[in-house]
Amino acid sequence: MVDIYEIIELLPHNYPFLLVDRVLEFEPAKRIVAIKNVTFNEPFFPGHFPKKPIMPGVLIVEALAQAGGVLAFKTFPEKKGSVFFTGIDEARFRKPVVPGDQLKLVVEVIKHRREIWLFKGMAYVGDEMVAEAKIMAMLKEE
Ligand code: BDE
Repeated sequence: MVDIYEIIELLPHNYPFLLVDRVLEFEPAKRIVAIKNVTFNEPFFPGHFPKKPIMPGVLIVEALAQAGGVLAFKTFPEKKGSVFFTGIDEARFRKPVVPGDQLKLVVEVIKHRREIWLFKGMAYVGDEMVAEAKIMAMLKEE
């Protein structure tokens, strides 16, 4: 398990943009399962939308990308640097994500070669997949 205190050391993000709360499972260079608890008190809900709080799909993709970042950083704990989000393909938003949902972020490595990583991300609420995307990222060492 990776708790929030370790996540804030691994990722550069902060409020209101850190979208990973906890890591449940981690296999280096292979797979990560993380959670994001979604509450009515999210900063985006007043605007998206005033009478219909729905988590923006782009932020579900962001949460998947951040989980991928944790996977990459924890795979190479000795390397210091940043993960840059460089691309997205085949994104789909299948069901609305609303206050009270717990997002399960499953990210698998399709391939990584040198500094380029290609991830398949799937977001679940319960047993249902609510969003998916292929995400590209580049690790830049300092
Ligand atoms: C469905 C699949 C994936 N992501 C979102 C949906 C969805 O139901 N979006 N709904 C948005 C929506 C926005 C407003 Br403003 C509104 O008044 C209503 Br009735 C909506 O369903």
